[in-house]
Amino acid sequence: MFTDRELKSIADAFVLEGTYAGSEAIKEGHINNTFKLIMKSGTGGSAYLLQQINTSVFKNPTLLMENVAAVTAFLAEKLASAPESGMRSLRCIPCRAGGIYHTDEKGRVWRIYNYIDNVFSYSCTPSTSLFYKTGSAFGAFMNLLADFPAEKLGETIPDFHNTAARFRNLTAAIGENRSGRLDTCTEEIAFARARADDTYILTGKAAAGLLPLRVTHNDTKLNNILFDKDTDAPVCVVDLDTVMPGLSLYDFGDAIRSGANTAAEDAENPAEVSLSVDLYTAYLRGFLEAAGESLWREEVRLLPFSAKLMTFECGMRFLTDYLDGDVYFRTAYPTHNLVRARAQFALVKDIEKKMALLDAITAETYREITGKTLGEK
Ligand code: GN1
Ligand code: MG
Repeated sequence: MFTDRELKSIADAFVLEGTYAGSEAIKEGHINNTFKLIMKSGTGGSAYLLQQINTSVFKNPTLLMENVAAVTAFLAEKLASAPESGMRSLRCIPCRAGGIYHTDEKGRVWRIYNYIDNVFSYSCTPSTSLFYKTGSAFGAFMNLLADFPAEKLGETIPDFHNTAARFRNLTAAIGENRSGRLDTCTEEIAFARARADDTYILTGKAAAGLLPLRVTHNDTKLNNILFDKDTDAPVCVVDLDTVMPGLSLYDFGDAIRSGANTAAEDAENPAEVSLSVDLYTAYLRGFLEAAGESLWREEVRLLPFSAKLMTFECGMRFLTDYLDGDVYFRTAYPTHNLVRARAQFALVKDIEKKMALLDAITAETYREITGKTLGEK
């Protein structure tokens, strides 16, 4: 999609050490285009991470990069004073012309981060021990951001986790049927419509002051955390584009959606999709050990529901994009978004079946870790 010459000239716009020696496309992520830049210098080699920001998703790249700069600087300072955590932070590389993003002659927007090496990431079904560590890392991440000045953050994508708004978008997409695919997804539409009432629950409670607004990551997909290849320890939380004021439940729910599924996000056979109760419990334990004391009881009570809701929301987003003609998420084949939506809805169904069990596990784990009970529902 990009020639080596193009990538080299983009790299040249930034203040990098060494000379450009090539690049490799990194295929993960459904939104931005990402490359590893390989640099050589007298003493050896180094690398950077180059990303083209998807400006149809992030419509205001200036605001986006102001957020990212503020968050990365804040995290770098916190982590510098806690070296024992072993966590590393992303650093924005400045442009030669000033600023931290570059607009090329075609109007495309680029940024470069330091490259975090000797790490790996997972897209689904990690081991329970790794997922436990993921829960601790995202819990710790939320704690690190607890005193981040929220007024410094713009909304990079308005209503990002407003599930009721996502449902309205789906309803509009059904009405417009821009792709002409409506007839091919009537079952999925019925599935979503049957759960319309769920979509208001978290936003309603937040509006009523029953849930606190925190600075959250908002995209806690399993592959947005990097682990050390030698020790399996979490090293870096990446993809900070949607760090915004939000609910702890968005982060918990999306982590379970992406990491506790026994199949891939886009599994073609929905029968393979299920919620692993062991993985749920492992993540819950890690998350509560790290952040349990700071959570309100109502947040803890809603953890199992958030797993269902975030999965439902993501499924609705895939279905909406399918109806719109695949304009948002990168797809590999024409029915990819429909397949993704079906897999997400299969996971919703399985979570619904296991809800009473998840509620009981959540209350018991919370009691074990904090010594507090959740009380009557
Ligand atoms: C997108 O970029 P990536 O792949 O980390 C999306 C998330 C979805 C996820 C589903 C900005 O995340 O919200 O949960 O795909 N990011 C944005 O896989 O829309
Ligand atoms: Mg993302």
